[in-house]
Amino acid sequence: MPPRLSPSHLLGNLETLAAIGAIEGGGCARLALTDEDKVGRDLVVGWMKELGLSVTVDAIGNVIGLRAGRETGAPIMTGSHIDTVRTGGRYDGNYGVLAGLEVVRALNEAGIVTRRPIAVAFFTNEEGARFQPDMMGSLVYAGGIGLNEAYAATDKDGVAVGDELRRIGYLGPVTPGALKPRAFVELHIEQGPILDEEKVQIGVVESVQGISWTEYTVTGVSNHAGTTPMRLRRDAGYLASSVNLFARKLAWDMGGDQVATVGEMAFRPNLINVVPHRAVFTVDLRNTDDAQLKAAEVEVAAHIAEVATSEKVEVEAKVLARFEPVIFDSGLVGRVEHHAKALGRSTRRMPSGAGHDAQMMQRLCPTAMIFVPSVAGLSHNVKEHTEAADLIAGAEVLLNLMLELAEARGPR
Ligand code: HGY
Ligand code: MN
Ligand code: MN
Repeated sequence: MPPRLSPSHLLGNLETLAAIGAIEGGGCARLALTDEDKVGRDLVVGWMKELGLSVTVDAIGNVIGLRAGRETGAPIMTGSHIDTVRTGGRYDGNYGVLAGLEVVRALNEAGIVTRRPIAVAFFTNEEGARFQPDMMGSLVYAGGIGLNEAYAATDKDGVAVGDELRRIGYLGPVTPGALKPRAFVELHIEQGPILDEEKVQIGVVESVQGISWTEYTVTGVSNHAGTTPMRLRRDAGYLASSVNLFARKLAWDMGGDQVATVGEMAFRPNLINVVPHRAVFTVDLRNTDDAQLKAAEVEVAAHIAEVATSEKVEVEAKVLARFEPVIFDSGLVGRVEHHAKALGRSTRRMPSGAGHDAQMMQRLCPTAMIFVPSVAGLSHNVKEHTEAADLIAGAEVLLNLMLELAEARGPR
């Protein structure tokens, strides 16, 4: 019998997982390697075992559930992440992992054993909200950074990745990337407004835009807000604030896909009547075109240098993440489109504005992504929402594509 997805099962699991780290407004907060992340991990690992998957944990905490095929060899892998940002929704990452498990459940129920093994993964710290860079687990998996570099990354309290992995019991024995997939498909919500505005059901993702994350530490001189004339100020907070205004105007002026965000900003001593002597802030620049992204980086750096001189403050820059745009495997992208259309879904080809584990997996094997609409394009927001019918439609495309890939002839 053909495998059939169970909407109630998938939607139910999404609700159950969303209850872990649930926050006001309907979202969930499970920052990477926190206690909440551990509880979420343990829940999903339990589901993997219930489905008969053999579960491995690697040395950066990536978890893979493997379903044997009729033959051995490289698996067809799907998956995403289950860590969230602090204002996380219930679908970002979680949906792709749980839809992958629903594909396995449907195959189990139908008694289907595919030619090739199938794997469902969740990768560590995709969000990069607590530890940078983002997509950390899949980056290590793809050989982009070494384990020691990842272990040494610290959060704002100086807590390190390696210690947190050990503390939550997810510093596993397996070498990251030891299991090289034959192909990787990630199902994800769009997190932007395009599909929802255009009323298109399935996004056929061709690429992921470039991303540039930098943290700046500005050192000025604290001084009295009332007695210090403007001409004598060395205001660290002023530089930080000016970059926010500059970067936003730059993105508007550049147009196209350029976006700029100053998401973090902290002043010291952060008091109403003291000119701040220290400011730490971040700049997130993205563009589908790497030359444009580089141009934006140059403009921002030039602005910072100019204001540092005029304000007589010191600036230290730390690159937190820098990934060039990634183009997905055109053949696999075509198969996403084929299966979506075969299911009668409207489709459109598009880039991804958000970073994803898939952009790292493309370094290892043919990779593609399937998007479903985000209502009003909201994400990284507790109101993140995707209609149930769209969630199921995306999972059906995933199921049919995974089946095709897992039965495909050709070398193992
Ligand atoms: O920042 C991103 O694009 C992703 O959510 N890590
Ligand atoms: Mn995500
Ligand atoms: Mn995200």
